Amino acid sequence: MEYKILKISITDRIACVTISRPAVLNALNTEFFREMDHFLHDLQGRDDVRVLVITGEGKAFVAGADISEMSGMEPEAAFEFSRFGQSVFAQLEKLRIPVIAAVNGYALGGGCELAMGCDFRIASKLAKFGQPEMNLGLTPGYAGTQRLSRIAGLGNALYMILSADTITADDAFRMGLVQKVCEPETLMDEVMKLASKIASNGSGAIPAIKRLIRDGITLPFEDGSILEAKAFSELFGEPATKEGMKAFMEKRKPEW
Ligand code: CO8
Repeated sequence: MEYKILKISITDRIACVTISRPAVLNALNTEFFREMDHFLHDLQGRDDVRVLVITGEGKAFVAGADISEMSGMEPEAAFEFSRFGQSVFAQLEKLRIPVIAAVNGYALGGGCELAMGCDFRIASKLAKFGQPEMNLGLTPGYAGTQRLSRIAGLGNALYMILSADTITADDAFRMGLVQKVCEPETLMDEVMKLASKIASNGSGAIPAIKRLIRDGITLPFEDGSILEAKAFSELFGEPATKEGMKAFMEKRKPEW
């Protein structure tokens, strides 16, 4: 597929996707979702990529769903647009590898929802977060009402969505929506440094950790703990885990 909106680079086992529609602050249209859907399917079949980074070109991460495309929709088309977007963001959660949102600027509406579909968020000090759909007479449509309360708590989700306020990266950090705030000029360096650290671990621990935390949050504690014990013990049968422990004993770095 020829990508028109996504700029994709893959180096040192890290895939970086830059959403590029800067003239409309990277607003998400159907073409974006088609491309992302295709790319994520492609990524599932690859074992040479260990981390995915998503960012935006220009002054926005993503300023929301494309309002000009949405404005002409009737309920049926809006439902399809919403479900398609939800399924693409759900694929980010289901990927075996960690997905990092490098939030460089506005992350509003669908942009905040995209960032929340990623495993965690690192933001520039200049980033702004918000769910302003209410101002358009809408609710969030890419599972923002479901993810925000799970990530940042019930009160913060109700506050952000019912106020439609735009909040700073520091406020987003305080509410747990963002995990780290960086100077704008160091954002990508810091994200890539962290991505490299994760990508350097070639053991099965990384996908296991993602799956355990992602699946575990919807399970009763004991059921999640059993899953953890299974995954933990299965890793003892893997050469990479044996190498990890052997390397520690031999005071050297593991060879993965
Ligand atoms: N959709 C389409 N175009 C957009 C969007 C958008 N979400 N955001 C910005 N643009 C366009 C502007 O229209 C403008 O275009 P033009 O130059 O042709 O006039 C260009 O981008 C630059 O924007 P501004 O001039 O407005 O830039 P400012 O720096 O002055 O303002 C803001 C930046 C504050 C981010 C402002 O652009 C803004 O408020 N944007 C809209 C934010 C918003 O409401 N987002 C939520 C959208 S709704 C949504 O995401 C629902 C998701 C679920 C959908 C479910 C499917 C049914």
